[in-house]
Amino acid sequence: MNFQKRVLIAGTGKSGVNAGKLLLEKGAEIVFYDDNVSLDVKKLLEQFEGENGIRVILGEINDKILADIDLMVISPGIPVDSQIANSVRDKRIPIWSEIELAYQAGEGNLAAITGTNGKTTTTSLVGEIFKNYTKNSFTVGNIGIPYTEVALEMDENSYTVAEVSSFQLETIVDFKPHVSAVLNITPDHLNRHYTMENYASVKLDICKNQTEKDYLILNYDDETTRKMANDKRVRASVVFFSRLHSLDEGICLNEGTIIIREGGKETKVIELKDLLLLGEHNIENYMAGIGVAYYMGIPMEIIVSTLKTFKGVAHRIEFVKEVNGVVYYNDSKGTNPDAAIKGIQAMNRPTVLIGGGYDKGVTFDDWIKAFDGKVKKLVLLGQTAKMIADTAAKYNFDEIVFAKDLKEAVIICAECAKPGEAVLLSPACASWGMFDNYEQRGDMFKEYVNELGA
Ligand code: UMA
Repeated sequence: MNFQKRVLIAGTGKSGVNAGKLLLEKGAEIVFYDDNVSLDVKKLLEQFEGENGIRVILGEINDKILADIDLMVISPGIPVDSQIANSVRDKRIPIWSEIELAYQAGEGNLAAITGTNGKTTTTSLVGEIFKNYTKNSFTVGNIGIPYTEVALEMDENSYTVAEVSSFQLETIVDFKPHVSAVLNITPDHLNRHYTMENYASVKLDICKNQTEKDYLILNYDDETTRKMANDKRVRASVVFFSRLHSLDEGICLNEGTIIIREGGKETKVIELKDLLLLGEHNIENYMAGIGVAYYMGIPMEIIVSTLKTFKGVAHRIEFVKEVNGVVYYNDSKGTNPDAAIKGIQAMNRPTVLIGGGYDKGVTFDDWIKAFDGKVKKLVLLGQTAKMIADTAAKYNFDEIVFAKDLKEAVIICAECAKPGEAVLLSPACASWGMFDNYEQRGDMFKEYVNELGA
């Protein structure tokens, strides 16, 4: 691939900046474009110290500039029917997604994961498996590390897993993972893709360049992804996973054990009881991750040992530690009642729950109703503590203790919870006022739990 081109980079966020660095390294000339007319150009260019003559165009682009452009690399946040994309397309200038650029520049073995929910958890599981297999591995994409940031560090032996969004898939050209996965499809991003059909179709483009030598992992329990197997774009071998059905071929459950059935052979992978992440949605994430890693050729013992220790994505129902027979989970990302309900649903034992925080003006009725006999005590803190207690009283829940801060809350929980029970931080409120952000709140929770001892 010859990169000695004049490239227009649309978007100056993480994707644009890293695409720019990669292109400069490869000897291209770059021009930035951004819709944001009040963009701090000086700050942008500071990231390219020592590079002279990078042009930055804001708001509108004219034909004279486009006449000199060979290629546009588009950031995921910019719609393909935006003015800039339309102008570029009118001039018959090719448009590449940022992940296409990284794919063209990078090397090695590639897996890619998409879907509406669970893709970050599944990608980070596969990333951990790869890391335990080889130091020469990368976890990239929508998860937060632009693929272009590390593409030039890759070689033919690298193992890369990319979380890819529908936004990134819209403008791929040759992007071809050896193993791809579509986890599920539920309504999302319809303001960009307009219909569910378009949205699902863009997601399935993940496999459009795959051949018979490649694999496509699909969720059998989701009607949309199940039907994808019949799409004419699918040339890869389809491998289904299912939490709900026993499959003759594919990844499924047998008496509480995840198994792979393949050509009449059955491989036991792991018992559910040996996994740390809770919730049915996580069984699906595990199955998909196992499928991706297995068909990427990672030895089963590395897959299994990683599965046993994988703690999930930080702050999302993240397993922290077991202390005196009590398991502690950090769901600091449960910053609203809806998200926090998922935290409670994931618990499979009596739970002491820490809630409360910044008042965003929401009501807590649905959250309290979701306690469903599982929450044995609620430890409240922050601005919303009193309001939550009043709501709980409406539903006759009065097992409530107030704590002055998170440290005291953790100590109260440790005193209340018995062996075999869980302590869950899933506050249903934002962290502001007491913490900078939910990450800081979660990190402090983990610190206090670690101080409890072995
Ligand atoms: N911009 C325009 N015009 C537009 C939209 C944006 O000029 O119409 C400009 C903005 O002014 C800004 C730049 O584009 O300067 C931002 O680009 P971007 O929105 O593509 O954001 P990046 O910082 O490059 O981050 C992107 C992903 N963002 C989006 O898809 C919106 C990040 O996913 C991803 O982690 C990152 O690349 C690295 O790969 C975030 C996300 O919200 C987490 N993803 C969506 C999701 O998960 O649901 C898809």
